[in-house]
Amino acid sequence: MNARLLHTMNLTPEVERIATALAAASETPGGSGYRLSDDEALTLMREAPVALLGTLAVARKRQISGDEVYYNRNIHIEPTNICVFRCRFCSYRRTAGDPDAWYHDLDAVERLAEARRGEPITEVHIVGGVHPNHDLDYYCEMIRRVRRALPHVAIKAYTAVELHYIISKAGISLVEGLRRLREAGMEAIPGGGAEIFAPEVRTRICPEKPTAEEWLATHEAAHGLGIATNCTILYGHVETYEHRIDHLHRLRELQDRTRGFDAFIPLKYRNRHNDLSSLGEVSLPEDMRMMALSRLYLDNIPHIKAYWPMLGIGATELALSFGADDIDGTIDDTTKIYSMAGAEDQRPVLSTERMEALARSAGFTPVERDTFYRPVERRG
Ligand code: V47
Ligand code: SF4
Repeated sequence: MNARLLHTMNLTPEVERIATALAAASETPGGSGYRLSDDEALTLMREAPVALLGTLAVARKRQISGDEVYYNRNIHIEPTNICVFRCRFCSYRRTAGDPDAWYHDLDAVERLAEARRGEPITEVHIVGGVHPNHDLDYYCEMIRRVRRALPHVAIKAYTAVELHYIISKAGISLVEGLRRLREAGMEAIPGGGAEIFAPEVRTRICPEKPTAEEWLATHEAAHGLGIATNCTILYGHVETYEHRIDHLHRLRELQDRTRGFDAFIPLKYRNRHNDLSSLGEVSLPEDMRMMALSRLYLDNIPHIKAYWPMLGIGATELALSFGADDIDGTIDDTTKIYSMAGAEDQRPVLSTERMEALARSAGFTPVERDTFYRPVERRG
């Protein structure tokens, strides 16, 4: 991006200075880029035109992951929506006995996995409510059963919230609990449960959940064992820009120490059927602003995921012009978290052809990946 073009954008002097520094640093392929301070990130969030953020974020994305946009073939298994917690933004949780509570016991979970035998999926993502009656052995056994049904498929399982709860209940250390789950076959951990770390927001939206420190300690322990994990933010409710940047700051700081996060997923708060419904939802430009800032600020996290069941397909395509390089997977109508919160796709399914077309129309090369971002080679 040349200086003349920046001048035509009528930027504030500070935005122009930061944009010039970012643009210059992203010119070297594979370079380390320009590390934004928290104040600079805040200035960009408040004052930069969204189109400028997109241009800068795509330049940085190309520096980090070239022309590739990743997707995978995956399914979710959601064993239950019965949960001991009552997060105010959650449209999904129920109490045992509620008419629309569901619970799949171990045999049922195994059958759900067996039904996928022979399909070309490479990942099963297991996540659900925090059920009051289960212990660590139960969670390990669930993973063993899914592994037995689908031996060649990677298991990405349980948010830090579920993990922290069951491992604390077992009275053992996080490292020991995670080691047992890994022995059972858990290979990666999804990024859910982070929400917003700042305690003044957490106490308003999910007061009973593990704290920021507990969430971060769970991921740090996983990274220490070589277990890959993702991280998220839930934005667009009661938080401020300062809270969002504080959240990104804590993630970047942990990643500097461990290098264990593969991907960051900005999750847009969807407002149907939950206790925060009166808040409304943020706009599409605001989603793109968040996507781009995530790419620019988190200079040490390799991938930024636009999670299509939550954003919708149109916004996901747009997100590729705002720094995202991953669109998650085929899903095949196996998750209810977002459809219950009002997302457009009530039965989320996306074919690989559609995902590839989406990446191409945004100007990138689609690559099918496995859970660890290795390209998947398919014959024929
Ligand atoms: O932690 C719950 C979010 C998360 C709502 O790691 C909501 O690859 C918006 O983390 N509006 C769980 N969001 C899902 C998750 C995830 C999803 C896809 C891929 C990966 C990955 C991780 O869903 C929760 C919470 O932040 N959530 N309710 C809602 N009303
Ligand atoms: Fe339970 Fe997760 Fe919903 Fe919170 S977001 S109430 S932990 S299912």
